[in-house]
Amino acid sequence: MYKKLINDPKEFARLVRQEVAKINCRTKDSHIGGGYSAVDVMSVLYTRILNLNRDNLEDPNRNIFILSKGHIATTMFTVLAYAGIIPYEDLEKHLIDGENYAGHTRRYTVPGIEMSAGSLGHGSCVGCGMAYAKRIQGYQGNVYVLMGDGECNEGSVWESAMFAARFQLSNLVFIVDRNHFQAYGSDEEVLNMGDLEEKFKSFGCHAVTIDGHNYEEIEKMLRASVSEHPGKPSVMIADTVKGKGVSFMENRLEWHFKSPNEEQLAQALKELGE
Ligand SMILES: Cc1ncc(C[n+]2csc(CCOP(=O)(O)OP(=O)(O)O)c2C)c(N)n1
Repeated sequence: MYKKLINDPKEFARLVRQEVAKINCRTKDSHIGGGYSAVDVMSVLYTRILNLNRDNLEDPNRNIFILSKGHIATTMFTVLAYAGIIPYEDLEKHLIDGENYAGHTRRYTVPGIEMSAGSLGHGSCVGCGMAYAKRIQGYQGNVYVLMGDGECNEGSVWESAMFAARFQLSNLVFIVDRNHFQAYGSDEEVLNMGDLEEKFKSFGCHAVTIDGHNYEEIEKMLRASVSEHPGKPSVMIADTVKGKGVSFMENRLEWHFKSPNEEQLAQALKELGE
């Protein structure tokens, strides 16, 4: 059964957070922290911006969403289910041997997955290629790439920023989930990148920082990014909290990898309003 898309990004995000907690409790897989930091941005994209549905996934004029931080596959599949793009029951197949719903995302196996991801640092490059291809083939639609802030340690991110600016890819939007944590420490401890907004600007992009949990701000920025800045790629630094929404997960590094047990699941669902 396909779910009917809920238009309210807040409610969409709440339901996705609940579902992800249940799935991670069942599968013992995780990356829940990085899923929860990104889910508000993803909710705005899928309810307000992308205009994607089961019938237009092959349309060359469609908007394209690339999940570059492919480790949040659980969140991605859940978003696709709540957007009505994959059957809701398919979430049961996540991490089952022989099924397509793996721990990282794979293209051509699940509708709505535009790129195989997991090895960080590639979504921005593929996004450049797709945005450039749209331009030279005369297709409409924008390309949105969601990446992590730890992922920005990868040199390929900066190469793609230079490329995007050089070729004036105004149909390309990089979204950085700025939750200040990566897998084994904070960004500042592991490899401090300083002011990301200024860095992207110095590479020739239009860049702004917004509250990545404020639905209105996210939507406003995403709409302005492609319409008000001709000749420049846009970068939205989404200031977020890893584990956002569940008190004992927020800003706690271990929830990059940890999955909730039954007791923690009950507490999480309570906090998320079930
Ligand atoms: C090229 C590469 N190096 C290392 C990893 C292992 N890895 C998986 S998630 C992760 C942390 C990434 O941090 P960030 O991009 O900030 O993700 P988030 O905190 O938003 O989940 C790492 C290092 C990987 N997937 N790919």
